[in-house]
Amino acid sequence: MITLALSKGRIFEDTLPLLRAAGIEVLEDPEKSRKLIIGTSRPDVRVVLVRASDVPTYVQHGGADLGVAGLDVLLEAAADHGGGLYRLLDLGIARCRLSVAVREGYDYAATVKQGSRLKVATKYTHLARQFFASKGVHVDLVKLYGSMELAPLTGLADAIVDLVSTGSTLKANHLVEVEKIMDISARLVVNPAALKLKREPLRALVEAFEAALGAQA
Ligand code: PRT
Ligand code: MG
Repeated sequence: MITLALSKGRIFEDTLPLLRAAGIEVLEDPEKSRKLIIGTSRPDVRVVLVRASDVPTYVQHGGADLGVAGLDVLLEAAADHGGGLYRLLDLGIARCRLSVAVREGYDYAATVKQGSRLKVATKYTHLARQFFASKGVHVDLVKLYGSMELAPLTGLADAIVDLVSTGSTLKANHLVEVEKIMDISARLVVNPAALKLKREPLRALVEAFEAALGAQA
């Protein structure tokens, strides 16, 4: 049995066409069913539904053989508890960017230039710390788990580090993107022990994913 960890929402939605192209139909819609383990048209392949940020943990500890997770989640998790999983493929899905944003009218460039401390709210404390350290900017980091956009509006922070795709969330909250940290897309990751134990079936599945990507390009 091969177990693939996915998160509900955009990762699941964007992985479906790739699975389909690899000849695998998922048998249930996670938005309609409450099941956390979903079968597929392949009796030896199943999908487990976990929180986006739990995908690396499942794969690292062997709760799943493979998983799909955003590079944001993977890098932040790696800084937290080491590598422990192989990043096999850039699936090119769930694309966005990790960026710094501030309130409209806030002079970010001046703060950085003057060497003043910047108070930054984010879910991505490791990635934010690395980024600002590489620029030589002194920061005080505030860890949040959601609604980052609120932080600069309430005076909790000067800036946020968050994912941006269309930019409409920032706009709706009178925030502006001032710097891109990195481009993000979802990656296929695999448990190294599983790759040894289930070498052939996993390799066949990864190759099917690769072929699906090639066909899309
Ligand atoms: O909800 P949960 O805590 O379980 O996890 P999650 O919120 O991380 O999951 P989910 O499904 O929202 O995101 C999964 C992955 O999708 C992320 O790890 C990213 O790699 C990727 N992704 C791609 C995004 C976005 N685009 C995105 N736009 N993840 C989040 N957003 C959010 C962003 O945080 C902001 O709140 O959407 C908002 C901005 O979108 P725009 O279009 O208004 O700019
Ligand atoms: Mg979410």
